[in-house]
Amino acid sequence: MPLDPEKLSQYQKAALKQLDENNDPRIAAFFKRCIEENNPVLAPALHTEDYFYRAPRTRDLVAVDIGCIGVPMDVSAPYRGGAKFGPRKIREWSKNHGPIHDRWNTIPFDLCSVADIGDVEFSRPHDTRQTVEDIFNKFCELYDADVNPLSIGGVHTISHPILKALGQKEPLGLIHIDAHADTMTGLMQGEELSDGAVFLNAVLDQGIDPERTIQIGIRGRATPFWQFSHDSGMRVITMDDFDELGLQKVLEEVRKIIGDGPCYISMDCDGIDSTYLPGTQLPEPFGLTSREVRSLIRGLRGLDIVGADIVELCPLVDVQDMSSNLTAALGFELLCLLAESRERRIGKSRKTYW
Ligand SMILES: [Mn+2]
Repeated sequence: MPLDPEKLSQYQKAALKQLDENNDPRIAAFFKRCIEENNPVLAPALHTEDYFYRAPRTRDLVAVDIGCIGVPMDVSAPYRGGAKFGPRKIREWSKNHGPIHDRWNTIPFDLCSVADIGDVEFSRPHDTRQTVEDIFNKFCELYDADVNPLSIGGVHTISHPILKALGQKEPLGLIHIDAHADTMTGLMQGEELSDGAVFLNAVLDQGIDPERTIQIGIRGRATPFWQFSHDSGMRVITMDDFDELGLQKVLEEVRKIIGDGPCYISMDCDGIDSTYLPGTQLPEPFGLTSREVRSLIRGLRGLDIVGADIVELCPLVDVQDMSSNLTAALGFELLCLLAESRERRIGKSRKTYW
């Protein structure tokens, strides 16, 4: 039986629609301005260089609301190296994600001025203490310029100086997704500053409030080393807890603990099961699936998120870039949350111009 001629003519009409006639007026308006401004979002031929999520590149912080920044620190983690290549891989793969959120139709570039603000420069990249200092100084600059950062590591050690800078007036709440709680006391490989003690150091430097901290996905043989999490009042949701509670109950816990105050999201790639994300410094089995972690991040929508990071991606031990691709996809989720939070906090939007 042939198609109903009336329906067929509807389909023919729909097939002739242009990009800027999208049924969602937000998408229609965005496509329209992309065409008018001849910006590179809809023109792959103009993407001859890799910038985070197609954002324009600038170092002028005055013009920036959300700064995507690489933090290629590659010392102070105990196992596999190469985290310094994380930012360049995420820049490469982030072109495959966004610019429009596929569930909410959020367009971060219409809410905020988003930019790729380059990488943190390290004066002595093999010196842990100096590198932490360089990161702290850079993020103080971002804090003073009222830029909300999406940071791409680098090893997890970077989160400590970032939180110390962003929490300088008021310690932040923290949603921490990781296999490891990273609150180890004592020295790790002779160092106080390491990716195994990053949140202990962040508490002692008043970057985070441990009673407004929730750690999700914790598991593995190092679990006995994280006593500080419990002693300081952090809420620790192990992977077993996550399985028993289920996502919705975990999200209720998050909201109860974080409340309305400012908070930060730190995602260690090894929070995700090593089957989905093998390319990380210290891979752990029995973790969150790719869809679980995405749902978890999406469930944080509405919190007052002032910054986020993704750390411990090691492209040198990745398989066909699958970890980089997944990480870049999750980074876009974080970018949308940051843009929505910022617009809500400021009470007005500022578009991104290329
Ligand atoms: Mn970690």
